[in-house]
Amino acid sequence: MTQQEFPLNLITALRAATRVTVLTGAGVSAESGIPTFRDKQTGLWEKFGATELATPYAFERDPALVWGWYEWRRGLVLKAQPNAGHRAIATMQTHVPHFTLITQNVDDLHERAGSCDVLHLHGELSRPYCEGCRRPYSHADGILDLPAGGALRQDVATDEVREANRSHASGSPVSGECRSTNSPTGRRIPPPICTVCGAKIRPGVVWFGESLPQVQWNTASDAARHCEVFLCCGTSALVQPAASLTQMALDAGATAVQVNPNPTDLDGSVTFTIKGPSGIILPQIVAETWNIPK
Ligand code: BJW
Repeated sequence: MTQQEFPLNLITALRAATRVTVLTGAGVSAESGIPTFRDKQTGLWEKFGATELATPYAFERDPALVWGWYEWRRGLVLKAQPNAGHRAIATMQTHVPHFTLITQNVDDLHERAGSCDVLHLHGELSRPYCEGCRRPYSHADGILDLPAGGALRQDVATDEVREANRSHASGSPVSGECRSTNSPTGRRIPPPICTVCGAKIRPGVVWFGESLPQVQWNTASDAARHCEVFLCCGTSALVQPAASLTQMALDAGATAVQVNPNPTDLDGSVTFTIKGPSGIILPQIVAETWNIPK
């Protein structure tokens, strides 16, 4: 893609702004090889049922299926690298006095690109916790994989998983090695068990029907209401309450900019829509706004 012409008013607004808030969604990590949820053909919900995997009910009904799926996704993230879009957002933070980065993403690619104080509205893959006593649980380095030969039955796996927990607790990976896996299918891994209360460890993400973390949500909605420029990147803006942040910013008088290659419900309401992938568009916006040589 060649250099885009950006509306002058957008560049002027960004240059003048002392308060900028950025909201990101799965599209920002797409160019790092992390699948989005709702994109046709490549989105996670094209292949997997959201209600079978991303609800508290799903975890209650089939914990091994859900934990295995999240371990597969955690493996993808561990192998991925931040892309130019993540890096552009981190650069933006160094130019703006009051900058807030809000993400719906559960990966850590913003942090690895250099962003700090990221508000994770939907939790983080790397922060599982006990569903009973809510103590945080530390993953061993790498990904706990199944032995060669395929799926484990949950009853057969119990001792092995308890052994895995003991190894995790002592900081050493299972069998001296944690391997990553490529296949999300047929991969059932019973979740670890909390060594303190005996309840299941659950993925550290926010499922449908669950509340967002209160402090992050309050900080995010404050930042939306008090910014001069609100940048919404790589989200379909279909999931509430995160999707309402753009309108909050507009209602408070901000210039709202959307970066997305595809149409969204925000097209009619934002001040500017810039069509294209965030890994291309964001570096161009940052370079033009702060005169950074390419
Ligand atoms: C590119 C690109 C490139 C591609 N560059 N762009 C009000 C009205 C209606 C419903 C509700 C409501 N309030 C609450 C609800 C219910 C529900 C909800 O919103 N449902 C709707 C789907 C209808 N919300 C909730 O349940 C939330 N909780 C809540 O509100 O609590 C209060 C409450 C409790 C009980 C009852 C009622 C209220 C919690 C939502 C949690 C969402 N969780 C997930 C899973 C997280 C864990 C995991 O990762 O598995 O979060 S769902 C999934 O969607 C994930 C994402 O963060 C989230 C948003 O997706 P995102 O990021 O927008 O991705 P996509 O795939 O949708 O879009 C990607 C975009 O990128 C596309 O536009 C592409 O074009 C673009 N793109 N390549 C830039 N290179």
